[in-house]
Amino acid sequence: MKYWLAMWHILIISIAVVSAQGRYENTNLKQDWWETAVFYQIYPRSFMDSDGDGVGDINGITSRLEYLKELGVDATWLSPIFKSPMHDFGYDVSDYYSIQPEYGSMEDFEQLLRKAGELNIKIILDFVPNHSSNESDWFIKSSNKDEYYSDWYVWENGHLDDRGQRSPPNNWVSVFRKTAWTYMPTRDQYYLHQFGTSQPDFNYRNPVVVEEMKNVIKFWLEKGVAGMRINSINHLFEVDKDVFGGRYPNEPLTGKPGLGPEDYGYLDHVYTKDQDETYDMVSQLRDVFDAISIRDNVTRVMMTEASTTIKNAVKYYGEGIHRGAHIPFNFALIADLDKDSDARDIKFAVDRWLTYKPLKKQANWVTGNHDKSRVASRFRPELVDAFNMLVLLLPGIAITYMGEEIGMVNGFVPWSETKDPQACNTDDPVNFIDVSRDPVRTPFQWSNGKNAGFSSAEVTWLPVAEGYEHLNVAAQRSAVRSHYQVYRTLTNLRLRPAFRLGRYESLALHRDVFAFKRWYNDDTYVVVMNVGRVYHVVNLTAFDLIFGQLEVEASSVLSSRTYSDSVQANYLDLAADEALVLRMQV
Ligand SMILES: *[C@@H]1O[C@H](CO)[C@@H](O)[C@H](O)[C@H]1NC(C)=O
Ligand SMILES: *[C@@H]1O[C@H](CO)[C@@H](O)[C@H](O)[C@H]1NC(C)=O
Ligand SMILES: *[C@@H]1O[C@H](CO)[C@@H](O)[C@H](O)[C@H]1NC(C)=O
Ligand SMILES: CC(=O)N[C@H]1CO[C@H](CO)[C@@H](O)[C@@H]1O
Repeated sequence: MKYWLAMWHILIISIAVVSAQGRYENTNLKQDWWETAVFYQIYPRSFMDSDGDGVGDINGITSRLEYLKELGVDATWLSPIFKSPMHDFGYDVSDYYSIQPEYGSMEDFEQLLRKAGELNIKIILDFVPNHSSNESDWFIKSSNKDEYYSDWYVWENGHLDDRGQRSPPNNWVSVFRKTAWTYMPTRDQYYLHQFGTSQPDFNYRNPVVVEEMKNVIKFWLEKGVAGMRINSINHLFEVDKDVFGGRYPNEPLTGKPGLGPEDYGYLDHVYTKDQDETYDMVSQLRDVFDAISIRDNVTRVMMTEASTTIKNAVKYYGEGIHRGAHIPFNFALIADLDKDSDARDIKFAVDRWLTYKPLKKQANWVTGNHDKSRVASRFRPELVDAFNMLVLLLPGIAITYMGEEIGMVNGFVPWSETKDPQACNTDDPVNFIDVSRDPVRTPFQWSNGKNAGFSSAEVTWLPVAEGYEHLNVAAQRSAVRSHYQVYRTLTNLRLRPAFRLGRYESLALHRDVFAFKRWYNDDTYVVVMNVGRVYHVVNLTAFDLIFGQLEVEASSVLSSRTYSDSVQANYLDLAADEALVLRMQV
């Protein structure tokens, strides 16, 4: 273990030296820091455990910042680290102004900010505004009808039938299944929770709640974080019940087959999602970021997450008088693609987002997060490099979920060890696997050591995924070819103006072969990927002004080609799963 740690430091130092950014560094791009940045999502519970309790923590993150630097990451956003009873692992906050003790102290967090600042890595926090924990002081006071807090949450009377049986106010269902209403005897009323029962929804129609949320954002921005990611923002508002005579109306049924009244998909969420008021709220919150950005002359970014239709999704960029978020997450590469997708589907998904996005705003690309199956498992392991090429070389911002740079796969977490409330709520030891998010949250794989180098504990909070002995950072770092090496090559490539500022054009050259061209002045690249399972020959001259020879800048792990090999534009043979970044010879 000690030996390995020592090697680790030597490697970090040597890699940092060779990763000089070369001749493109001085190009005057006139871009703000975030506009073509690489953001890396850390799920703190599973990244690095510094104190041997089997749970990742802040000092663990601090100890691995050099690794992020070496990857070419500009900013990292951390899933919630605020104080929480952890019914939903930090997405249920009990105190928005303090750090969860098992992750560390405020001093630890300040130390993380300092160290990150020295390395020029920005820290972004995940803000969960749609609900607090049921164990927050605010909720406890509200459920006791404290005068000031009484109206902070969404309270509603239930129904009583002839025999005195009590039932919830209406048919609304939680995202985690079952009724979205829980009865509180202290008020003889129900509270609304769009997620778990431990996550009561705030009442955003109460201006005092809105003020408090702005204060939370200010507090962390003043502490020095570079921005906030606002979670599930489209769930902020419910319909205004006054429009319906003072009671929240039932939601209509979707009529989808195979679903029962306890399933989220049973209802069409017209009254609990995507309400118009949300966009005005985004604009109000954006003002908080802008005020501090202007004062300090450094942009603090606002990222928003909403899983919704594309037309709603791009509204978060802002429209008319409403200012939007800098980075509304784009889930096209997750939501629009699956195992059966071919090159045409990829082109369609990418172009669709670029089409709906306001012309002058930056796009962003996401292939995974703490809620979605990993790329290696959702598609297949051989396509990891191709997807990293999409994320890192398409126009705009790149967002990587930790572990995708080494092609981590979903872990197997048996029912007996399942922790995710969304899985536990199924009460189903067989089918829980379909909804469990634990498999993408298994510990990060640093090495082939104990617990994959994540922790010295006997038991980790989730089991380490199988296969970590071979699939880990240390192995990929010492290998000549690995996903990790490809990822670093790509983050270096994206510093070039063609990828930061360049234009974009794409083609499905074949049902299995997706390609796109990026160019800036005379510097032209073609990224080409065979996402099929058989060999194909393609003709890149189908792109305007692509001809002659191209040189390989990067190639997927299984490709037989390496850096500086030449290929012919009019006859390019691609093995199954082969992905290449090519540069036109001038
Ligand atoms: C909060 O909710 C959880 C899960 O429903 C429950 O176990 C716990 O007792 C609740 N706590 C309070 C203070 O109501
Ligand atoms: C603000 O920052 C930019 C770029 O970092 C710099 O060019 C500009 O002079 C600064 N403006 C002020 C008022 O300090
Ligand atoms: C590739 O396409 C170009 C332009 O259509 C054509 O002239 C050329 O013959 C093609 N190459 C091959 C090898 O088919
Ligand atoms: C997409 C989504 O639903 N994300 C989050 C919404 O909020 C819940 C509860 O806070 C989280 O569990 C989800 O990850």
